[in-house]
Amino acid sequence: MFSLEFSDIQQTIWETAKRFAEEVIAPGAIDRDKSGEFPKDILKQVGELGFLGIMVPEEYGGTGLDTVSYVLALKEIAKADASVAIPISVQNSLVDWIFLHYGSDLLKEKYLKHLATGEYIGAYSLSEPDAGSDARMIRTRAEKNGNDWILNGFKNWVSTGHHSDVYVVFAQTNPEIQHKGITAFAIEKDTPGFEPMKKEDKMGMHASDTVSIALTNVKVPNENIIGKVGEGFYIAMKALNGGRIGIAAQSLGIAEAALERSVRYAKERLVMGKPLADHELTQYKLAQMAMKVSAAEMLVLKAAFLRDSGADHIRAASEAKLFASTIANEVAREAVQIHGGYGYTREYVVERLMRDAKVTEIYEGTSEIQNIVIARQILKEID
Ligand code: COS
Repeated sequence: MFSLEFSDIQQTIWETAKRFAEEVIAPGAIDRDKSGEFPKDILKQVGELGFLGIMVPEEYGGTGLDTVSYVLALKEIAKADASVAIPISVQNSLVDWIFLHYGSDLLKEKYLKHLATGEYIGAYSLSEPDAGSDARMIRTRAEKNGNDWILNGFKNWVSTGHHSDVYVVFAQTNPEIQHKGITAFAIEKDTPGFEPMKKEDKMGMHASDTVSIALTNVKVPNENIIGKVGEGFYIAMKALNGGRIGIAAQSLGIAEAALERSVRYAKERLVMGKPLADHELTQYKLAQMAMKVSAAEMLVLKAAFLRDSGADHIRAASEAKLFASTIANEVAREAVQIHGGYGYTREYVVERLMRDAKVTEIYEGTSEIQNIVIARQILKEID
């Protein structure tokens, strides 16, 4: 990434993340992809580095840095193992952010302080079997009962669903007013009736567990409402604006890894008496891949800078996510092609990059949704 305008601290975070990713995360990536083992010990160390509360102020136990530092760190982690980047992205972009901006003092004390240090892992639970892209259609119901709320329903696609301590769960409190009736709740693991179910058997991102959750008469105290009753949909969407920047950084990490592996392989592999890298067709492929990675870097950093400056960044976040996830898939696919038969084996990693890349076009808003968001923004912005 270009580093012209990075501050000393941003530079330090970037270098620390890069070293940690190369020394601690990368070595076990192939094994975790095969076994699906959750990187519990790695996350503990990530927490100790302050990377599970990067943008949380120090008064709540966080590192007190900005979005630019966050994307630099996340990109390096994703480059080593994109599935390890998932819980880090969810924690920073979604869960920490929601508690920081909408949590009461009590909830900040109860959860944010433990999330920011990495003592707790957090999950975000919006999607349901019949409400994915059309998030406003969620049917999980929360009904008031004295000082508590009783939740019933079914959630799916919850990242880190088996390993989280606290879940931000969105439920409908007043179906008549549709999305204006959605409310956010903080639910602790082991709450009776709150049951993370089967782990999905996915194409990629194997070290990240994705689960469904059944909620049967789950009693949640009123004090665990995040924000106001009826504010949940807006909280979910605003958090996803940051989340999409995180997924863009993750996609960029995958694309960079695919590019670098391709360049190294092309220099070593002899074809028709000369290195693959000396063949013009390969050079063309590498040039296209490099250009796409550079353009994605710009969009990721632009979105992060805008968010840090307090400017509206809905369009920039969606553009970064749409573009970076698209090129991550293109670059990873091309990397497999450059590696030929070897690229199709697990030994050369690029096939994992190709499998891992796919979901970046799906989660935290599909590419189709990002196009809708961008179009709506430009239709508003341009007279
Ligand atoms: N940032 C801030 N506010 C947003 C927002 C965003 N990105 N997107 C929507 N909103 C607000 C709108 O401004 C609108 O406010 P009002 O009630 O004041 O009018 C409200 O939310 C409803 O939005 P809208 O009318 O655009 O709703 P739609 O159902 O037409 O579309 C989309 C909303 C499709 C953009 C939204 O549902 C979406 O992003 N879906 C994808 C969900 C997703 O990413 N799921 C993945 C979860 S993680 S696996």
